[in-house]
Amino acid sequence: MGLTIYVNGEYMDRDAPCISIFDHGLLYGDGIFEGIRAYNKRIFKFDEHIDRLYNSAKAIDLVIPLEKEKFKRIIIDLCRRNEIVNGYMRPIVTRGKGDLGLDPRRCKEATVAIIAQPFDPLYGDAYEKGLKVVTTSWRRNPPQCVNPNIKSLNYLNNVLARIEANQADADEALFLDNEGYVSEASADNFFIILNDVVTSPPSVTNLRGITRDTAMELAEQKGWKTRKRLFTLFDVYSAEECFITGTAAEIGPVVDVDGRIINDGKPGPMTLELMKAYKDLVNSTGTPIYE
Ligand code: PXG
Repeated sequence: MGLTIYVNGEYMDRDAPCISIFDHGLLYGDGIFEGIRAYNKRIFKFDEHIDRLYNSAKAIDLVIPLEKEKFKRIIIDLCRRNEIVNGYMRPIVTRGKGDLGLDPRRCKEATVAIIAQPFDPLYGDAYEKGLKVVTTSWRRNPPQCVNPNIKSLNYLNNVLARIEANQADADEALFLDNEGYVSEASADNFFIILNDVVTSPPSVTNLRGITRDTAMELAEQKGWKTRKRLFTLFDVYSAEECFITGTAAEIGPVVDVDGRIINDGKPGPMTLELMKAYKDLVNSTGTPIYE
């Protein structure tokens, strides 16, 4: 059975022509999106993702033409149509079809498109070996520009960073902010464990990751100290452990940053414990798709 997608009230085949070439999402990256996972027939942190989608829309003054509850029903319905057990859902809302001028008033109604497809862990065997990360020469766009808290369709900054990671044969790229502090990875948040404190940068210059919040909560439940504070590459290179968090990547141990081997070069024991706790949590909580 082919994949079914949702576009503006209709369900159609994944290859159906469905979005206008005059859509401002395509012409100007004028829109927002979310990345959501389903595990074991349940949608993980569904409300948190939907809230972030609506907050991103609000930040760019885009009205989503659906109530939150209705939006959630459509995602669940699409999951059912695609018989999702473990999946990745991608709601996308753009300014809609306009013309070649960038004035958003030319777009009469937002475009709502949703993908729901089967999905397995992103990094394969890298979870056992650990990930290699390089610092990109691109800086994370500061909040004075497109705010990195907005999950917008403007991911070129991130794509450029990923190209550098690919050229260095690395798994992920690490952004610094404009001041030179560590910000986040191209599609994941970044953590260090230093002096036993689970530490991540403040979210002013990076996406407020839902997986990051979950990792912080899991660490606190274990009685570990957690902290959000600015730190530099010096702290990264000398950290006891490093890891990334993201909806797609989950919790991924980092063992090499810019050719500096982190500690003994193996995924750290606290990171491994968090990975296990995260796995247990995603497999035992969430909004049921089929009830
Ligand atoms: N930072 C950025 C820039 C992201 O895009 C995260 C952090 C992690 O946030 P969550 O809430 O997911 O823990 C993200 C989100 C992909 C992919 O295909 C991943 C994301 C976004 C788009 C695509 O790997 N991660």
